[in-house]
Order: sequence, then structure tokens, then C-alpha cells
Amino acid sequence: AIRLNQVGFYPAAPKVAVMVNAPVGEFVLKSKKDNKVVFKGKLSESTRSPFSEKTTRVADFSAFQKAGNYYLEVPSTPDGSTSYPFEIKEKVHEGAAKASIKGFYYQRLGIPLDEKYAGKWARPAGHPDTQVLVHPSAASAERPAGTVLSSPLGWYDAGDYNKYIVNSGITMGTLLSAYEDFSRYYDKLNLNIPESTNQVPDLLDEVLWNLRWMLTMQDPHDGGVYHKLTNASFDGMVMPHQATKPRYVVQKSTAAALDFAAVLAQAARVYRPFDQALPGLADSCLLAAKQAWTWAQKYPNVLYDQAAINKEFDPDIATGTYGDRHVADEFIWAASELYLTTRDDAYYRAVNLFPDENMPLPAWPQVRLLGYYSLLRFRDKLTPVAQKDVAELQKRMIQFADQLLEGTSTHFLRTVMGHKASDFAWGSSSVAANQGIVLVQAYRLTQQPKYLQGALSNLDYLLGRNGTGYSFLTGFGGKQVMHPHHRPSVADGLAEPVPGLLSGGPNPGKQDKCTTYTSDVPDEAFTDDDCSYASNEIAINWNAPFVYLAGALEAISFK
Ligand code: 9MR
Repeated sequence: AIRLNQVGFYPAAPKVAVMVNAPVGEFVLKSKKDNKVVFKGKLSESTRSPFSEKTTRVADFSAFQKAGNYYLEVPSTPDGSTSYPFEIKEKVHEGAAKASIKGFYYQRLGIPLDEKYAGKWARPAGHPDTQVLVHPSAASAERPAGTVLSSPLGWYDAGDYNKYIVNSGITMGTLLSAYEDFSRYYDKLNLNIPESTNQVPDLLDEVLWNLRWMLTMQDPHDGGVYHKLTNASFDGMVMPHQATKPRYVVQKSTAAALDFAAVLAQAARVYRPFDQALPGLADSCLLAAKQAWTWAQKYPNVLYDQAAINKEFDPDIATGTYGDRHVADEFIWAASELYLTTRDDAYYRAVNLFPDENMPLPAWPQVRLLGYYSLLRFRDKLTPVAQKDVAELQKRMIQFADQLLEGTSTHFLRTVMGHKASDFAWGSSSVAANQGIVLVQAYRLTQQPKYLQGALSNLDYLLGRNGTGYSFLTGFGGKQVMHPHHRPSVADGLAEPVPGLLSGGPNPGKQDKCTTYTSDVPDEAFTDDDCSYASNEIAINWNAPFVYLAGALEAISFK
């Protein structure tokens, strides 16, 4: 009944736990080492959940700042509730921040995971992807159906073993932005990956693994980018090296070309300082980005429609679609990144930066704000044509952050996450993490602690202060997710899942029809069962904003 961040708290930061359906009463904070009471307080008035009959009371122990290992006790609750243990210390989320990046290493294709880096999750290499077939939907004069291509490396998208450009797009943009916003923090971070000893920061080494794959997804004959590299249908729950079905690249799409252009343009900028260690990389990225942009200008509305493709071509493709129907936001993101890297006003002028009043939260089909983040990051270095929009960008970002904060102090979980039922869609954990990023952006613009505290409330949500009581990051927390829908974690025979992966989180849509859900309530519709791809899968586009949020809080740190 005690919901709290099961990892812990920064000494100088707010610290709250939420009691579900608890009567009035006191709470005590006890030291783990000798069970002595170190702090006492009263539970707050009760607050009602907007989604159910559930009420909560808050134990606020922010005033207690001494480092150590603790737990809470709430004697008034019938079961004399004791919380999961947690720590108070500086850098309390460093482990989670690092593990969530290392999670990407465990998703690598085309390399054996050695025990030295992977510990007991060591495994043989999977999916060489050196003999990939051009699907009939992707056939061109130069590359007729059945042409064999090499498109190796990259990360598995999620619990499945396919590679999707659209979802790689937002993932890579988010990770590259984490680096650009907090490079001093990441330059020192050691992740114990095979490239840890080279001259490149480990975060960028990890990102490079997927960047090299993305580069191969462009058709050099026209600059277009294949939408995905995939099996015809999903694999069984087997280890990567046992999944050996034929692989295809499918139809090119505008969304893929633009997400690719945005990522490669940003990468050209980010990797430029590492030209010596990675000769030619930044140049190749920029060239590829420009060519993909040119293709998208020529084909501005080629949407990926899997049902239509399956009517016309064999074999049928049944894997994830990432079928974005609106690409105006992808144009904005790609134009912003190309403009920032090249300083060529033509890219900036090619799009309408403010098509409406909305500030849509980033998600795989919605990347407008990734462009805004980048423009704001370089707001002091823009050419006049973009400079004139900075005030509007700033105003919008701060207004959006204020809207997110509204009602948090009276919300039943005291989080920014979960004010609306619509926050709990497929991959709701990424909603919490992306809201956190907006708040970090507002903090960077204003230096106002309220934004950082709002961001932290959503990290608390992800690590246990939520309607399920689970910590959604594998490997972290007293009650952590143990059975994610993740093929290696299911098939490897180990009790513990691969660590550092973020579960999708509550999703009342329950599209997987698993029978083990115990609630329909939006913030509780979750089951820690590997059948549940709709509530308990892991995915790179959910891990990436967790990386950003946890890393940002570590890099900024509370004073
Ligand atoms: O994250 C995607 C979610 O927004 C969609 O509603 C869902 C159904 O189309 O697909 C999710 O993405 C999955 C992808 O299609 C295949 N790999 C696993 C992804 C996470 O579940």
C-alpha cells in the first residue's frame, strides 16, 4: 500500500510516498541498519483518484536530508505497512541512469554479448542481417524484388527482433539530445561496453551501433529509406541466435526518410568533434541526411500502409507497422536538425514551424517537439530567420511545462504523470518520461526548481510511485517488473530479466488480451506477465526518454 520511488531520493530534493486507502495517522521513517526511528510525520488529508474510488494520503519526509538506507512504516494501516527499502544520497539515480543506457547494449544485433560486459545475460550474436531480401513492396529498377542486401547491426526494437526506422528515429533523437544537453555528464560516464576504452563517450558509442545500421537502410540510388527491416511474422519466444527466419526490407516511406534525415543531421553535428576517432562518419551522416530530405521533398506523402501492401504483395508482413498518417511534424523535425547542422536558411524556410497552437508530447508518430528542443538548445547561435522565432518557442515550452505542473500538488500520486486517463496508452511509461523531458527543458530555460521537481515526480512514478506499485525499470526496486514481454528475458532460463529495460506500463486498452490483468482502471491496468505486450513489453523508444530523464536529473542535481 505504500507507493514510493524504490530506488531513492536526493538529500535536498522533495521526498514523498503515497499511501493507498490509508486512514488518518502517523508515519515513521526508520533506518535500515538498526530499525531506529529517524523521522516522524503525519499523513496528509486524503485525495481521491480521478479514475477510481481509491484515495491516497501522502507521507512527506522532504525535511529529512541525511544520507543512508531507510524504509517507511505506517502503523495506522491495518497491515502495519512497511515500505520497500530505499536510499537517500547524492547521485541516487546514477545506477538507473547508466543501466538504462546499457539496456541498449543488450538489444544489440550482430555481436555476441560477452560475459565481461553482459554478466550472466551473456549470449551468442543474433541476426547477422547480411543477407536481407528486398520485399516486392520495395522493388525498384536497381533493386528488384529478391535482391540481397546487407543491413547489419542496430538494436532490436523491443521484445521482438525487428528493426523499424520510424521508432529508431525518435529513440536516436532523444539519446543524441541527452548528449547535446548534458555532454559534460556523459563524457565521463563509463558503461562497460566493448568500446569503453576508445576516444568516444560511451553513450555515443552505443548510439553509433544503431546509427551504422540506419545508414544501410538508405537506397543509395535515390536517397529513399526503407520503412523497416523485418521478418514476415513475429518470432516465437526464442533467443536471438535461434530466430533465423528470412528478413526483408519493405517499402520506403516519407516518415522513414524524414526521421532518418533528422537523426543523421543531428548525428553529423554530434560526431563532428570525434572526426579523428571516427574518420568520415560525420560527413557520411550529413550527406545521407540531405539525400533523404531531397527524397522526402519529392515524395512528401508516401505513407506506410501494411494492409494495402499485403493485398498487393507476397509474403504478407505481419510485424509492427509504425504507420504514421501525418508527416508534417517529421518535416519540422528534419528541417530543424538540417538547418542547425548546416546553417542553411533554406531548410528552415521549407517548413511552417508553428502549424497550430499545439505542443504535442513526443511519441513515435509525433516528433515536432524534438525540433523545438534542438532549436532552443542553440537559441543563442541562430541565424536571423530563426532568431525571430525563439521568443515564441520559449513561451510555448514554458506554457506547456506549466500546464503539465498544474494540479500536481493535489493529484493523488503527486506526480505530473496521470492527470488524464489518456496518459495511460500503450507505452504509458514513455508518456511519463517524455513529460519529464518537457519539464527539464523548461528548467533549462528558467532555472526554476519547480520544473525540476515536476520532472523528478515522474521519475518517482516510474520507479514505484504509481497505481501498480511496480518499479518499471528491470533490475531496480524492491518490487520490480520480473516478466517483461522480451524474448531474450523469457528464453534465457534466468530468473532475472535483462536489466535496465523499461516496461511499457499501464494500458487499459489491454490489446494483448492476457488473462492476468487484475484491473481496468487506467493507472492500474498492468500485468507483470510476459504475455502482455500491451502493458509489459520493453521498447527502445520508451527506454530513451528514461535515459534522458534520469541522466538529466543526475547531471543537474538538486541543491
Ligand atoms: O509503441 C507502439 C504503440 O504505440 C502501438 O499502439 C502498437 C500497436 O501498433 O505498437 C507499438 O509498437 C510495437 C511495434 O509495433 C513492434 N515492436 C514492439 C512495439 C512495442 O509494443
